[in-house]
Amino acid sequence: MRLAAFSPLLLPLLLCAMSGPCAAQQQDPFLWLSALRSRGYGVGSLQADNTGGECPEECDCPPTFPVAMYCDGRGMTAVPSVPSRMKYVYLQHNQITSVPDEAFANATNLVWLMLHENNIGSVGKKAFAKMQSLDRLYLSNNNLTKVPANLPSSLRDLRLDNNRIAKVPPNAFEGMENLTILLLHDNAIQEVGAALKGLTSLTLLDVSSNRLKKVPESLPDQLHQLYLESNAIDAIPNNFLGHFQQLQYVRMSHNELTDKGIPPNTFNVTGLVELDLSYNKLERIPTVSTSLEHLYLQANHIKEFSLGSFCSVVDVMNFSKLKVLRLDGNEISLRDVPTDSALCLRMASDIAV
Ligand SMILES: *[C@@H]1O[C@H](CO)[C@@H](O)[C@H](O)[C@H]1NC(C)=O
Ligand SMILES: *[C@@H]1O[C@H](CO)[C@@H](O)[C@H](O)[C@H]1NC(C)=O
Ligand SMILES: *[C@@H]1O[C@H](CO)[C@@H](O)[C@H](O)[C@H]1NC(C)=O
Ligand SMILES: *[C@@H]1O[C@H](CO)[C@@H](O)[C@H](O)[C@H]1NC(C)=O
Ligand SMILES: CC(=O)N[C@H]1CO[C@H](CO)[C@@H](O)[C@@H]1O
Repeated sequence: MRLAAFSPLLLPLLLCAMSGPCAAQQQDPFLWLSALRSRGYGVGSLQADNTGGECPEECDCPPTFPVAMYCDGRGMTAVPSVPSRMKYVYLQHNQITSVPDEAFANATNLVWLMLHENNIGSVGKKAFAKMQSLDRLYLSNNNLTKVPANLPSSLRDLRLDNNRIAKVPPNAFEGMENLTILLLHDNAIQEVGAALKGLTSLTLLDVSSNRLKKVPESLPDQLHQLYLESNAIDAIPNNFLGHFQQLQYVRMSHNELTDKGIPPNTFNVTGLVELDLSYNKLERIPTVSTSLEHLYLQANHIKEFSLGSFCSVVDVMNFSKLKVLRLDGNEISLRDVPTDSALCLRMASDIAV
């Protein structure tokens, strides 16, 4: 028997049956309910709990943490009324289909708003507009076809992945100077345009699994992680990675990249730690920086092992920091790896050919 399988109604009755003197409780089978209530679990519509705050009947508002409201996984089809004291609201994993303009009318103090794993297809133009302190907004795994309008500029973490977003308006992220994480992966985006231009704090951008034909223009300078895999990118503009100061991880696997589409020295930028170019159409190993530690090139059409791609000079001070190199699924074999590679690739512990 698994205890988790008991419904909340069965459980107190069972405990009662096991613990002996239950006669009084058997006369009042709902006694456990008032016990739950006094612990702050709201039952009944928007009633006051013993901390003096209100809580919608479908949700839990723990008295020990009166600014949080837990409404996740309750089969809700609409946004409940959110009291103005709330800062952290959990509405994920329900069947909410829309967020009307007034849904959060009183909830102007929200800091975290979790709306992922619903079925939200429409969002009112003013739905989030008044939340001046909103820090995290999770809308992943919904049915959105566009980026909601008038998102608060205070956002630091915005998740819009796994929707059906096709268009990103140029002003979608306007003024979000503190936005650090932006997830747009698994949508139907064809172009990002200059929408990311003003995001001066952005460190993680994930636009993988979309329909991009080219890399987004005007990417923010502070990026650490740039994920563009599973798109239809066939070329990279000149000096694409030249202006980044912090970029460490670049993933562009499962695209249409060819040698012709990659200008020389595109990936010879210091600071880069991981570069994933697997599942493309490359015939040569691109020139990479000696700082690179992980290079994924499996499943391309690479025909030769060019040591010069890793080291232009080899001596005591000059060698590649590469630890992992994957070249399997190409048109070369171990015999094509020159014997003097060991000097240049002296850190490599894992080379797959
Ligand atoms: C906002 O607060 C007012 C006044 O308490 C109330 O009448 C209204 O129903 C609330 N709206 C929502 C959407 O919670
Ligand atoms: C998503 O929205 C479309 C209309 O835009 C609707 O036809 C479709 O049924 C919705 N998907 C789900 C899973 O509800
Ligand atoms: C960004 O963060 C700083 C420091 O917390 C804050 O002063 C500023 O108002 C924030 N910017 C926006 C647009 O919210
Ligand atoms: C990479 O760029 C540096 C200068 O930043 C240059 O010295 C080096 O020769 C280049 N590497 C290769 C393999 O061309
Ligand atoms: C081509 C290259 O990377 N040369 C470097 C070799 O190491 C010396 C000493 O660190 C550097 O000054 C060179 O730039």
